Order: sequence, then C-alpha cells, then structure tokens
Amino acid sequence: MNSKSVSIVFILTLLSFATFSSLIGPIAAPPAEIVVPDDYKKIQWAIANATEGDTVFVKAGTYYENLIISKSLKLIGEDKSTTIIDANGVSHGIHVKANNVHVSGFTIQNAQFCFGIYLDMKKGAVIKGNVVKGNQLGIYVYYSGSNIIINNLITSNQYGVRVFFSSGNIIADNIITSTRSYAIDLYGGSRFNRVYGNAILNNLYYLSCGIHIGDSDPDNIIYHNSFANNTRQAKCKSVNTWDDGYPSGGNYWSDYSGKDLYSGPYQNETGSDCIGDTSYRINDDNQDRYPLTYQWPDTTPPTTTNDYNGQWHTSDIIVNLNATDDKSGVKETYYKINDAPPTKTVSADGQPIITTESADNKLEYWSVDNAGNGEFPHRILTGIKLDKTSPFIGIPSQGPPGGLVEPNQKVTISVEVTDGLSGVHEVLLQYRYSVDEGRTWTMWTDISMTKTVGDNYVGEIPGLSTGTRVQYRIVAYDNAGNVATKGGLGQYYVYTVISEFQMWTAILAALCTLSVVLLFLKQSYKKRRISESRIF
Ligand SMILES: [Ca+2]
Ligand SMILES: [Ca+2]
Ligand SMILES: [Ca+2]
Repeated sequence: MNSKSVSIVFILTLLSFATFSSLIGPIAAPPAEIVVPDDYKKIQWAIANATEGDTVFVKAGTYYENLIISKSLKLIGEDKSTTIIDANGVSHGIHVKANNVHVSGFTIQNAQFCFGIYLDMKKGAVIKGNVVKGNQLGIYVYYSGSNIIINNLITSNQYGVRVFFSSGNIIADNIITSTRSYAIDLYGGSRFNRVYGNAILNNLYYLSCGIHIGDSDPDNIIYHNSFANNTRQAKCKSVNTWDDGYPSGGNYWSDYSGKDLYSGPYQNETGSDCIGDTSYRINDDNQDRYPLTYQWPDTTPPTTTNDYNGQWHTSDIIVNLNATDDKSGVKETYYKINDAPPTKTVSADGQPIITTESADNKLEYWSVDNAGNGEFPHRILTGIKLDKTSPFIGIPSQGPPGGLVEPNQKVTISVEVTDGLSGVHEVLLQYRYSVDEGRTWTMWTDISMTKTVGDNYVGEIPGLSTGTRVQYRIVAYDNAGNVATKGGLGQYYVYTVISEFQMWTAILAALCTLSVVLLFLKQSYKKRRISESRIF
C-alpha cells in the first residue's frame, strides 16, 4: 500500500467515525443527585449547578429563598413539615420556568404578595406532597397544561389553586382550607381540567368560596371532592361536569339536603347507594347529578362477614357473604374456594357454594369499596364441614336365629356401622310386631343400640309371646344428619316367636324320640341278657 492509499484509508476511517458520532450524539451523563446544604448551601446554587434530569435533594431546614427553576429537574425535600422554603414576603416561593419539573416534600410559605408555586407557561410539572401556606396565591398555573397538582395541603392563602388560561391539568387529592377567596379558581379560558378527590373544607372568610369557574371555562370535570363548611360552595359561569357518572358519583356537599332511599342511574330503584336521590344544584347549567352522601376521601376498606354456622351440613353449603362500607359503599366481594383459581365475584358468580365433602373446606374472601380500598389481609374461613354420604350398615347378626326364638326370649341384634366423614352419631334398632298373623301391627319402637367392640353396635328386642311376628330394621345417623336404613329382603328383617302348637309338637316329638330310645335301649339290654345266659 503506497502512502497515497494509506492517506485515503485514514481519511475514510475518520469520516466514518465522525458520521457514527453524529448519529449517536454526545453521551449523556447519568442523572446526579445534588444535596443541599452538603453540596451547596443554597437551593438556588444547587439548581444553578444541576443539569437537566438531576435531582436536588434538600435536607430539613428553613431556606429563605425565592427559587427560579429553569431546568427540568426534581426538587425533593426531606420532610414536608420541616423542609421549609420561606419566600420571606419578597417574591414567589418557587417560580417554575421549565417543563417537567417535580416538586415534593416542602413547606412553601410566606409569599404574601406573590405565589407559593408559580407554573409559568410550562407543562409536565408534578407538584406533590407539599404544604403551601400563607401566600397570596398558593399555586398559580399560568398558561400551562398537563400539570399534576396532587396530595398537597394548601392552607391560609388568599387563593388556593388558581388556574389561568390552562388546560388538561389534574388537581387531585389536595386539602384546601382557610382560603380567604377561591379555594380553586379556573378562569381566563381554562378547559378540560380534572378536579377530583380534593377536600375543600373550612374556607369560612367573608369572600371564601370552594370553587369558582369563570365564564370562558367550560368542559372541566369536578368529582369526588368534599365541599364542606365553606362560606360559599361553588360559583360557576360556564357549563361544566360535576360528577363522574353512575355509580362512581359526584361530590360531597355539606349543604345537600336530599335523601338516599333509592339507587340506579335514575335513582328510582329500591335501596340506598351512598348517592343522593336528587341532584345538587349549583345553577341551571351546572348540577351534580350524583351527590355523595359521605365525605370524600374514603380510606377505610369494607368489612365482610359470612353466615356459616360452624356445623356439619348434608348438602352443598351456600355461604352468604355480606359486606358493608363506611363511606363509598361496597363495589365488589371476591372469593376463592379451597384455593382454587380463578377468583370469583359475588356479582358475577353468586354467593360461594361449597360442594366438596370434607371436614375442612376453606373459603377466602374480601371486598373492595368504590374508593378502591381493599380488605386486607383477606378473610379466611376454614373448617367448613360437608358430609353428603350416609353411614354404612353391615349385615346384622341375630341371636337366637329365626325359627328358634322361644316365647319371652330376648333377641340380640348386633351390627357393624361406620361413617367416613362426620362419624356415627346414633344407631337405632327399630321393631314392631303383630299378634294376629300380620293383619295389624304395632307402632315402631326405637331401641338405641350400644357401641361395643370396634364399630359394632348391639341392641335387644324384648321377649314376646308365642306366635308373635316381629319385623325389625337398623337406622343409622351420622353427625351431619345423613341417615341410612337397613332391613333384610327389601324392608325388614323378620322372625316369628315359636307358637304353642309348635312348642308342644316339639315337646311331643322329643318325648317320642326319648321313648323310642328308651325302648331300644331296653330291648338291646334284654337281648344281651339272653345271649349271656346262653353262654353261661
Ligand atoms: Ca340514592
Ligand atoms: Ca370505605
Ligand atoms: Ca357421612
């Protein structure tokens, strides 16, 4: 290879490397965590030295700062009640001027003439788990869409959350209290915002109002909030939606005076459902069709009980599960029988039915309420006892046997009885008799048989008079209540007490036999004597 071709190869290699590099771009550094005050004393200095995607972690303490965040980063406080950003009356607490900024774990206070948190023409912010208090405006969403403001305590501000010309935001699960003007304010062309799960309570100043919606701000949805003890609950100048349909429901209004006797989408079906039977009216264009009868949020799971009585059963057992819930009502009850998948629901599959014969069937069950709280741990019912099989009765033996029972002689019956599941509870010897050759019979008499050796049971039929016909049978119960009956040749075992005629015949026959024998003996004795006398 001459020097010219070497140069060409070298240039080509360089070119291809350059192309490859331009394709993959610069390699980004992994997100870093900057700790305040360890790395930087001030939060603003940490922000200044952070790059996009970093986390600034702030240890507990009071920081007198007016932050400006112009990078996408996470600002995390150690503890929301002890990690304090104090605007000190100077400017805003946190001024967000970048997309996708997360702020959580702080108290943001004392922007008396400004905003606690100011989302300034940006999107994708998550403002979560903060305390925002003592500001002119708690959280201000200005020309900003798709932000999430969740789980904050927003208290003692002039305005709680103010949304101006901003759409597609979520304001959820906040507590907004002691606001001097509007706790939530949507105005200036704010649409398609979702306001749910907020507790808007105790805003009791002269001009306080739970929620205000301006005249160019339709299409917002407001549901599952609690509006309680506010000077005024809601003011609305455009058309918005105030519930999440049925059965999810609308909002709780402390001044709602309707009743809850009915249920269903039209509230005309029997039975209450934790939803008021009539709408809550804000004005002609704005009504909560399904006002809740309990204060949101509901954080307590339902309680489910069963009606199994702990006893043995002889047929498939329906275990009725009954669930109650303190607030939002029971959405569904689930169960599993003997750990067999799949999980069933009472609404689709009906109440659980135990069909397996066992002394220890298992039922696992739990319910979930309309707020999504599940009963945990699941409830476990064991020892559900099902025995559908009757006891086994062997062939009884009778002593003395038929044909040899004499007048007034007791008859002993002995029989083997077993039961595989619940065990033998009782064995009865039932008999009846007739003294007119079967034309009429006595009632059945029960004799409780006694357990002797092993699985053997013994009972005694009392002695009866000559010629009596007797029928008997064995009846056995197990501990579940299953019954088995055993009689010979169809229904009954039978015998007849020997009659007087038969007895005298027998005695006569015996006497005859005896006479014949004696006569024979006498004759043979005679013959022997004669032959002996001949010999001697
Ligand atoms: Ca109702
Ligand atoms: Ca509940
Ligand atoms: Ca049984």
